[in-house]
Amino acid sequence: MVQRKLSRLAVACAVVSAVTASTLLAASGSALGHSAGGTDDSTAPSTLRTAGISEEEVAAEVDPEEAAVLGEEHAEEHAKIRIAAGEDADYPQTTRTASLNWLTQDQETKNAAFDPAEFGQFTDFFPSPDYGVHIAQLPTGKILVFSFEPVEDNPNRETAPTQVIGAENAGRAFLWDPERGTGEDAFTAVHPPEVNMPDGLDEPRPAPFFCAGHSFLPNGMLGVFGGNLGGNHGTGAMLALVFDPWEEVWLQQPDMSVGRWYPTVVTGPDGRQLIFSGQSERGWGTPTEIVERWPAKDYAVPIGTSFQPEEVPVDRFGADAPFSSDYPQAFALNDGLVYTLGRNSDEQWVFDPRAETRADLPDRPDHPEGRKHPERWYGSSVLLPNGTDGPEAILQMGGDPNDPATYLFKDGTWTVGEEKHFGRTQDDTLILPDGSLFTVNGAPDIRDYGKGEYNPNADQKYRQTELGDSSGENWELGPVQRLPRGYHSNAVVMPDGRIMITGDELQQIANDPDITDDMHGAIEIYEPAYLHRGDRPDLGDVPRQTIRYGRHFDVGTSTPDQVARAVVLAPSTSTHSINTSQRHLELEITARDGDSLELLAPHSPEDAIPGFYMLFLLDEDGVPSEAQWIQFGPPRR
Ligand SMILES: [Cu+2]
Repeated sequence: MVQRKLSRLAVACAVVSAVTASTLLAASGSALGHSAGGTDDSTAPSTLRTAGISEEEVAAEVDPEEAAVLGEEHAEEHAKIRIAAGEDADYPQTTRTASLNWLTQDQETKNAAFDPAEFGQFTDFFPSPDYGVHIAQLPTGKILVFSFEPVEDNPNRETAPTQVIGAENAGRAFLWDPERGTGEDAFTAVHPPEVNMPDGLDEPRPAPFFCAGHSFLPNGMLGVFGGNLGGNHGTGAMLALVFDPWEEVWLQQPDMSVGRWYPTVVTGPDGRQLIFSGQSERGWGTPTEIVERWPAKDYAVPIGTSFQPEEVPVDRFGADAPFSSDYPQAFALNDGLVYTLGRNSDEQWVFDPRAETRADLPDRPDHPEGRKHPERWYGSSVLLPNGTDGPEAILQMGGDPNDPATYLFKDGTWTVGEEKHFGRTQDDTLILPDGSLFTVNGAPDIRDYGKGEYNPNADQKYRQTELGDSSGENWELGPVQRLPRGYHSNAVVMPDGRIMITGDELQQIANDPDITDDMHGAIEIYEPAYLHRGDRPDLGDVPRQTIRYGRHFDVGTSTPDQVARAVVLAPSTSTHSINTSQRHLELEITARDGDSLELLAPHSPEDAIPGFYMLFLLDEDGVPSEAQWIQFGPPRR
């Protein structure tokens, strides 16, 4: 639905006058002057389109409450103005179309220089019904995207209902099934349950779980914590939800003890999730230091795929985490400890999930001269691949547009690593099946694309990807993505080896080919170089039951001679450059017998967090098969 939620009853007249003023200002010319990529928008309309609006459009837009107070005719006039404002004058379709056309052309020109066999290639670009502020590659092969019901489709203003208290502050979710291709039919709505938020209004709405934190559970379900209560520039919701990918339903759990807006969630070797930080129910500027755990200690960890948690609460973890900023990075390393890298360089801690304690880590050495606050914005970090062992090092990258350095945390110390080509925030870095790294998305700041806040005319350099090796070194600039994608952008590795990229509501609506339909999001696909290097190995049957740590297991392949490596990659679930789930391990090939390979499972739940993994077979050049899903368990007790 196009958002025309500008008026509500008593304030209707005042709001409409404000809209009229802004539309007239826009219609006078100057407010329409900018568009992405420096294109001239000479086709912007100079007058409001009130004449051609159909009776049906008006009837659909009339607010019954408003009509009851103002009379039908007056309410219809308001409706017409809102339609005209929403569709034309505020941010006209012509601007969106011209901008997308320019980006399409520009991408083609810039990427002509990149050989797909060396740098990969951007391929499909298609509409999505969701912005993909949150994303999860599910073990069913489908991809979950979720965000909020927008209150605005003008990219010069806040689209999210962050400041809205009441029913319009709502969440939404969709599944994309890549097997069904693209187009509306490839997506299914899986909206969150209706909830009544503690705002005193008694207005049920789909749970406003956007800007929550999430990670996978051992049974492939996704635990999602926090969200938005509305107002105070980001007020934490206490929501606790689990998405069951097998039945495709949300399972609401009892609330947490605190609200969390922008929390981080990470799953440990015991299969339990630790929930850190997030702005509390008191609003922005009040990040909670309370650490919570789900499931609570006395409740079972979900292992079987048919186990649907019901009324499973969080409990309070034994140590606190007094982060002064939200969305810290958090990872479980192969020593069984959970490392949290705060956005402030002096808030680096390690937690022991069993002893329930916290210890200090050294400050991150990022203090560029002249910086007032040694704080990074949202930027990517990954667990570096470590052969057949679980990860023992974290590479922290983005988060500062003025700092291209990488920071390696290993053995309790920090080292300043190799520089990338430029600094960026809001980036996403993925580990590819061959162990190499891929950075996509980015912007100079949160809502600033380089030309000012809420100005979608972006600095185009952030569209360029970067490719690194598995040690986090040797970064090379790669091809250019279609849209600039900054705040709320995301990417995942799909089981077929392709990369799905989405997110950033402002850029998606600024470049929407049809703002009147229900598909305001956009998905772009990138094919890494390994998909342009000839035949892929084949992976056939894999065990359907849980594979125990340290055990041997057999898989089938019709191309045994082509198989040089076997790797597992944990699926990504991410938001705001936080991706605590992805993890890459090599598996030893212990025997070969015709079309059958014997593989050795990872040693422990500390090496490979219990849950579902994509298993790929690779040839000598790193060309992967399509993945099959396998599950490792049981969790550490
Ligand atoms: Cu957000």
